[in-house]
Amino acid sequence: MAFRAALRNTSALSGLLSQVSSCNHGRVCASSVFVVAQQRNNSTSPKITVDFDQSTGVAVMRMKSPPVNSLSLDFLTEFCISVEKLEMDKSCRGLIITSSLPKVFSAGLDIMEMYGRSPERCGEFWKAVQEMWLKLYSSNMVTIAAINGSSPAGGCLMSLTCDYRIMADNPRYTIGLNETQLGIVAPFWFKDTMANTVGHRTTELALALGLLYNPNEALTMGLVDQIVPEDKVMTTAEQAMAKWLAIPDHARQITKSMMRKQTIDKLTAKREADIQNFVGFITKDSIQKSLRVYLEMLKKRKA
Ligand code: CO8
Repeated sequence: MAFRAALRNTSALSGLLSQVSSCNHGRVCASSVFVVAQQRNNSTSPKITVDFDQSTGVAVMRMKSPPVNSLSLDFLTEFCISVEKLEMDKSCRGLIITSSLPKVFSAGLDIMEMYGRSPERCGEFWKAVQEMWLKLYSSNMVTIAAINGSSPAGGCLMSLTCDYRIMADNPRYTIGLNETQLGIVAPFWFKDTMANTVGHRTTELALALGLLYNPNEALTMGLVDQIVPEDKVMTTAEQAMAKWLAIPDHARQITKSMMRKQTIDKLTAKREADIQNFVGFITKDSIQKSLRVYLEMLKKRKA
């Protein structure tokens, strides 16, 4: 029988969230449009639901942070706590990550967390991004991304941390690490995660040009493992999960660790330097200008 994890009621979450809001002393953004976006990010409603089926040992995590499941500090905090809770529950062996929003899996990192923010806040944010990656990439659970919408940048990274990716076969959806299109650079561990999946040269081209791929292209290059009609994404994910769970846990986990340990150790060893590097880079005037231009382009495209 499935039950819904009451994550927002945990004292750990409220403690962390209050810590988060107390360090939110970012500068006020110039335009009212950006203020609206920031207010949206400050919402305290849960951004994730988790349904854990004890009979199968599989949890389904649904991201539901409108409009586009962007990865804000609040979102990442809630996300990491959810994963941690499942990880600690030994009866949970598998995790399917999906979106409950139409058309979008995740729009990646919340650009408003990188625009007009104080260095302290940027550092806090980046630490949370690292935490999400570390938790997922090293998870003992079988992790499957059920990609039921577009998944650029950090959304692509999130799905790349999973053991297996299934994407909805809708040519309007795209996936990829498009950071250079924003005038920013995917850090080494984004690059390593992609190279571990699709190889060095394909990653070089993808990152340099900030390419976003449709589902067919993503399948051909190995960025996703399967594409299926949109209404079959979840059932296919459940079938794939059953196959993965048929493998003895210890053998699968040791294999996963063997494949990923080097990449994980690299970030773990350089975590603080990576935060400093991000903060120094993202707070540069020229980078802030690029982000502003990109945000304006997003708004114009909509109009
Ligand atoms: N962050 C914040 N707000 C966003 C983001 C985002 N990533 N993406 C979209 N939004 C906002 C839009 O501006 C819009 O706001 P408003 O309603 O106020 O006008 C709202 O969300 C809805 O967006 P759309 O109308 O574009 O929604 P669609 O359903 O038409 O399209 C997409 C959805 C395809 C996801 C589209 O919004 C999109 O392409 N978004 C941009 C995605 C993107 O480029 N993300 C990159 C983020 S950077 C990252 O993840 C890694 C950074 C690594 C940093 C390294 C530095 C050293």
